[in-house]
Amino acid sequence: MGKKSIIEVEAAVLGQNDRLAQSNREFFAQWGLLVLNLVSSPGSGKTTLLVETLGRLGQSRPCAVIEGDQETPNDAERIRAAGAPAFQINTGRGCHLDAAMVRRAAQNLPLERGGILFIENVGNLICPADFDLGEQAKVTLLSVTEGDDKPLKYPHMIAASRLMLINKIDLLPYVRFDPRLCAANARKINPRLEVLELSAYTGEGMDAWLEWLGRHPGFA
Ligand SMILES: Nc1nc2c(ncn2[C@@H]2O[C@H](COP(=O)(O)OP(=O)(O)O)[C@@H](O)[C@H]2O)c(=O)[nH]1
Ligand SMILES: [Mg+2]
Repeated sequence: MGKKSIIEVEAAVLGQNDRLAQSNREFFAQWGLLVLNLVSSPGSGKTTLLVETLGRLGQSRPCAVIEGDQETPNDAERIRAAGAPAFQINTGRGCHLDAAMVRRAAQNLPLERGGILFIENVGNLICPADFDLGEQAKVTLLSVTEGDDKPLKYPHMIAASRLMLINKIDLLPYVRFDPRLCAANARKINPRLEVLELSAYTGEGMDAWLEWLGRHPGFA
């Protein structure tokens, strides 16, 4: 296939995804949901953060979770054990979730008006940046073991995100990672990016994250 044809196919795929994402957005708006697309490299702590978040939210706000991984039902099981409904998508060779997958998953979840739908994307800081799922915001998670230069290396994801969470700050004494430099690097790409530091292990910074969730009631 020539270069022009490849670009045309990519544009068609993204165009179709965007149309489905817009339809998802309208569907989520009918439920008045807050829908967040959590993205990170593998192992930054997305599932751990979700489990801790669900535990802290308790009954105060109904939550549901869509889990994306290449293989295994493990993360959905971790979420269900934390008391929230979860739907696992396995993408096989796919490196990201798309709007059609999310729509099918959402239709299989007991959504509640005014609640939160968390989407844990496949661990990958590249392709998920291009695929709108109909979410309200992308939240990038970066852990302190990954290096404070990563926002500069994965700029598309940072540009597409509203919030960056710097996780595993309990490990700061053991790694060379400057959270302020990391935030400054990210804001070179996206000056409006909000940044919070936390540890899903110790709970430090979790209150600010919960407060952020509280300030974002969802689609009106
Ligand atoms: N030290 C530390 N480890 C964490 C923290 N959050 C998650 N982890 C660990 O990081 C690893 C990956 O976590 P997981 O939630 O599966 O990451 P995911 O792949 O992004 O969903 C696991 O061993 C977690 O126990 C944290 O705040 N501090
Ligand atoms: Mg996970």
